Amino acid sequence: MSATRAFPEGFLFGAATAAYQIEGAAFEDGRTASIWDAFSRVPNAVINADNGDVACDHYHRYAGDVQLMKSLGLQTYRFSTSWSRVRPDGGALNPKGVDFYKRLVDELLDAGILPWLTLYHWDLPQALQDRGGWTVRETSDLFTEYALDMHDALGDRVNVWTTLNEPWCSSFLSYTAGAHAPGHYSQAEGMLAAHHLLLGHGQTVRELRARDSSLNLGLTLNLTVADAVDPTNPSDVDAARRIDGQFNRWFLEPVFRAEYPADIIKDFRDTDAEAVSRWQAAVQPGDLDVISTPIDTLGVNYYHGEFVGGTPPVVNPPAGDAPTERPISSPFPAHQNLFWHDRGLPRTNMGWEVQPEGLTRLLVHVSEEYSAQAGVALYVTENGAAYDDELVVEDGEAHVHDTDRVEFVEAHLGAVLDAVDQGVDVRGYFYWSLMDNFEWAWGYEKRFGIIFVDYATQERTVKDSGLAYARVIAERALVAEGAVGVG
Ligand code: GBH
Repeated sequence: MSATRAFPEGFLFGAATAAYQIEGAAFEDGRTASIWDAFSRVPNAVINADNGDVACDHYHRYAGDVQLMKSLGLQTYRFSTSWSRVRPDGGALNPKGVDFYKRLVDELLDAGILPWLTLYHWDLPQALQDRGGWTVRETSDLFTEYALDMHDALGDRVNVWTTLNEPWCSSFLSYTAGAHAPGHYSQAEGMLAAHHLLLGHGQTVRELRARDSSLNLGLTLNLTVADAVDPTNPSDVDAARRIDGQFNRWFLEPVFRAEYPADIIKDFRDTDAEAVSRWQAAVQPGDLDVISTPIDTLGVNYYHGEFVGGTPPVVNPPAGDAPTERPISSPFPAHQNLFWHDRGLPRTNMGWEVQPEGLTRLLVHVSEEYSAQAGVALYVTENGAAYDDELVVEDGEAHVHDTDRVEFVEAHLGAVLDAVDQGVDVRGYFYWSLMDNFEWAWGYEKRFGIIFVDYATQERTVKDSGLAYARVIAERALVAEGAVGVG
């Protein structure tokens, strides 16, 4: 059988990265510390005490990296800009910092690659954290100022603007679980951070729209599909409800419906009433109107599903997110009687389930419940896997035979096509990540790239998955067994 499945006309193929994970040059040309520069120096916060000082040295190697993107046939590249490079300490504009992004964007445009710019991928200037970070309202306003600076510099060349990447991570995982910078352990702070992130998103969309109505504006959320272990068992169903509520609805509902989900507010009050009071005082009249300012595009980041129940599994499934010796709390304030079970799916090197079919269900669900009626287009802005990659030299040539990742990418692209077949308006896919990079609390231990990075030499090698992805892009189709591997 050689059934070929074509992608719709106009469907965009890309790859994604983030500033702190690849740029390096952490203190060059006026850049000052972000919360990740600080957090990576906290004892035991990051595996091997790794940090982003050098990372992939992309700040100096961006031109070569863009040529690699071009050689793969990428149509678009999703990257983020570093706030503390552009506005050191969150203050006045640093022209040298802005110039880097001008050079990068020019290089992309010369290569015929559409720049997809994300303004915030977790690297808040440390000076702003010292004033309360995302728990204070001022940060939302400063974020919008920074966004407008970026638009002044790049508005003539960049059309697609994503305000935030995964606000769940920069709020609950960072201020409640303590797993990410700034590493705090407070339900109230997580709730306040989520609100101020969303507020910063909404007011930035408003301001950018007012300046230029032709911009494509949106945000990216980490969304998931939560399945109850036993759909007939109320405590399992309730576990799934709370995962869906805290990961998905806490962000989707304010953006699309101008309200926070009542059931989760109640759960949060049950765990910490004082936190909810503080949060309620921070949510000012009009905020939800701002947060629900219409967007054009919703970015969906999907890595794995959740299989949860209200009672513990017999054997604990591999841990998802506890890499370090420094303690980590639950990122879910409502985590009583919430347990992850194993349903026998294969897992990546992160311990995450490989569940492509979850991506189809997620896209259909988000489309039906939220995006279609709002006229919002969906893009898969991240999807990818870490595996134990090995660089081998054969006939004097470097290779990485990452068969698992080839299968992962093809399976998830197939899942996207399944959603298209069900009528979902999904217009593109970005693999995470273009290259191996600083995987946050996991340091350089986990490799997600379709390009291998040898950190000692900064040499790049396109993995087999990169070659396979390039073939899909060239064909604009998934070609079934037998035909793949011809090129
Ligand atoms: C993305 O986030 C990031 O945007 C990117 O920077 C990062 O490099 C990439 O993924 C790979 O990690 O239930 O507590 O075990 C990942 C989104 C959402 C994935 C939460 C892990 C489970 C957390 N994450 N999920 S937990």
